[in-house]
Amino acid sequence: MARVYIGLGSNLANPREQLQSAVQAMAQLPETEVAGVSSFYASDSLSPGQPRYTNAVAALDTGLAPIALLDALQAIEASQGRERKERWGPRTLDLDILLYADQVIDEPRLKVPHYHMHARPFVLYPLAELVPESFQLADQRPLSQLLADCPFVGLERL
Ligand code: A4P
Ligand code: MG
Repeated sequence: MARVYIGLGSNLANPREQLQSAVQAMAQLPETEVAGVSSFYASDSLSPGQPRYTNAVAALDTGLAPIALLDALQAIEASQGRERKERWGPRTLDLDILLYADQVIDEPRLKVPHYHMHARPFVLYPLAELVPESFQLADQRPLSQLLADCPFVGLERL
């Protein structure tokens, strides 16, 4: 079993319910247990003119290999009505694999740690709820340092 952290985001069609359904769907995946879910956080979209986002992080213990997990998460996104019209467009559900055990993955479909996570308060603060204070990312960056460099600005804990 690998400990995996998933970033959840939604800014359409009742984001809070979208995240709750996604957690339930992840709990139904084969060889997978939900080990924890952070608080939900609201923040403005990084893309101007879009609705505010609700974000959270979930910890999973899974026997699914990384690409199998990505396929399963994309199927959950699709089943909750995600339409990929434009990159960075508004979405009912975005599920990102933030960390997969201590692996660094660099494949065309999958980059882990997730490329922007180190600078996004709506990822780092919920992640910090689920891990010990001494936690390091797979590439050795201490989470405490990333948090210090990424102030809790514009983030509303729900
Ligand atoms: N992919 C590569 N690595 C990964 C990974 N670690 N996890 C590939 C998941 N997918 C990964 O993703 C595009 C492709 O990335 C996938 O097909 C997969 O093979 P996508 O979800 O279709 O595209 P996207 O989400 O539009 O792009 P991207 O770059 O993931 O966008 P972001 O970075 O997720 O940004 N503001 C707030 N406040 N909160 C947000 O959550 N999110 C975005 C979207 C913008 N502004 C936001 C938020
Ligand atoms: Mg994404």
